[in-house]
Order: sequence, then structure tokens, then C-alpha cells
Amino acid sequence: TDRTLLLAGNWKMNLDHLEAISTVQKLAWALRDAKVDLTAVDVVVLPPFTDIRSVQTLIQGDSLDMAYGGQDLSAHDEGAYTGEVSGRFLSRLGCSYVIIGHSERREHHGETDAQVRSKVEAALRHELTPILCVGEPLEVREAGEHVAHTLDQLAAALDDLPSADLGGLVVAYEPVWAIGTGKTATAADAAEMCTALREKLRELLGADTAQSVRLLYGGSVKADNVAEITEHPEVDGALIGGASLDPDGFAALCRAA
Ligand code: G2H
Repeated sequence: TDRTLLLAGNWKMNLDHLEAISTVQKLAWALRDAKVDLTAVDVVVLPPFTDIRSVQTLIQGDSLDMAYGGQDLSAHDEGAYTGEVSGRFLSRLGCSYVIIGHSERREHHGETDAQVRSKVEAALRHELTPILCVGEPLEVREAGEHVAHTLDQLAAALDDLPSADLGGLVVAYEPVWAIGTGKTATAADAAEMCTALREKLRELLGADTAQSVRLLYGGSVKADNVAEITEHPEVDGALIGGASLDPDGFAALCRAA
């Protein structure tokens, strides 16, 4: 396909701003040493908010061929929302991407489909590319309803949005049962869901826009399983948690993809 492979490191709540500087610096060296072709793959880091200014200084200052973004944003643009971070602030720091609706936010912070949708709209207002996360919990998979559940999340987030704004969209399929459980989805599971997501995107956004959306798989992706997962033509990359924290390991993963 003509979609560029995307490998996005979700640091979650790991690495302070000093650790972030050394991690990005080491990652740049490791990517070079591993001869990763950064024109053929988009490498993105998604650090905690407090790290982003440091990451910006390093990436822009050294002209590193990496993009970065936030792990969440407010649905609001500014005002009396204590503790929240506006998409405008992320944009001003040079962020290109923002994760929206990660299962950990849905689970631990009660984020609803309606809030996820408002956040997608906020991201688009501030020219941030959403990395919209969808995926089913274990009991839904065991009931055989994983495809319907995941497509419903997708539709709730995107229904009636102008498809012209969504050409760069990224959707990450992250089965909740494959996160921190030791259970890994198979490449076939990822391919099945990404195929169904693409079909639903055609319905929601039209064929042309749907074709340009990048579909990622996330959940225990490592250097030794990334190639198999991204081999399928409908899987355009991965959202990587734990394995993105070690620069040499993440570079090896980027090399293997
Ligand atoms: C799933 C994933 C990245 P990990 O949450 O978002 O994390 O690779 O550690 O399973």
C-alpha cells in the first residue's frame, strides 16, 4: 500500500523529563546504528506531558527524523478545567499526534465513547492527528462479539465527522485482554480486526479517506513479533508500550518491522 508504516511508542506514565532526553538521544543513535530507514517508516514517541518540552527541544534542535505527541488531551480548548491539557498547548509544542481513548483511560478514568468523540473533535480543531484506540475486553471476545464491539467504538468516535478532516487519522486496535496479561493476540486476530475496521471506515468516511487511514495493532508488540503482525496489508504499524521504553530495544523493533 502507499500508507507509510507507523511505529508509535506509548511511554504511558514512565520516564521523567531528564530520562526522556537521554532516551530520545539514545533512540536516535540506536535507529542510526540499526540502519532504520526513517523515510520508509514513521517513528513517533508519546511521552508524558511534562516531558514534551524537553523532547521538542531535542528533536527540533537536532533535526531528528521523529515525531511526537501527547497521550491524551482535553475535550475543551481552555478555561476552568483543573489538571487538563488543551490540544492547543500540544500543538504549540510541535506535537503531531495525540492518543485518544486508550483502554487505560476508558478503564481507570471512566472515559466514555462520547468523551472520546469530543476529544477527537478537539484534536482536529488543533491540527493534531488522533491515534484513536479501540478494542474489546476479554468477556466480549469470549462471547464472540469483539468485532461488533470494536466497530461500535469506532462509529461512536467518528460518525458524522467531516471525512475531509480525517485523511491522516490513525486508529489503533488494542484488545484489552492482550495488555499486561501475557496473552498476545495473533497476527491473524490483528488482521481480522483491521480488515473489519477498514470496511467500517469506508462506510463512515468514504472509500478514499478510509484508504488513507493508518490502522495499528497494539498489545504486547515486541521486536520478535512485530514483523508478523505488520505483514498483513491492512495492518499499517503498531502502538508499542513496554517495548518502546528501551532505546536499543525499540530501535531493534523498528528495524524488524
Ligand atoms: C497497549 C500497549 C501500548 P504494551 O496498551 O498502548 O502497551 O505494548 O505494553 O502492551
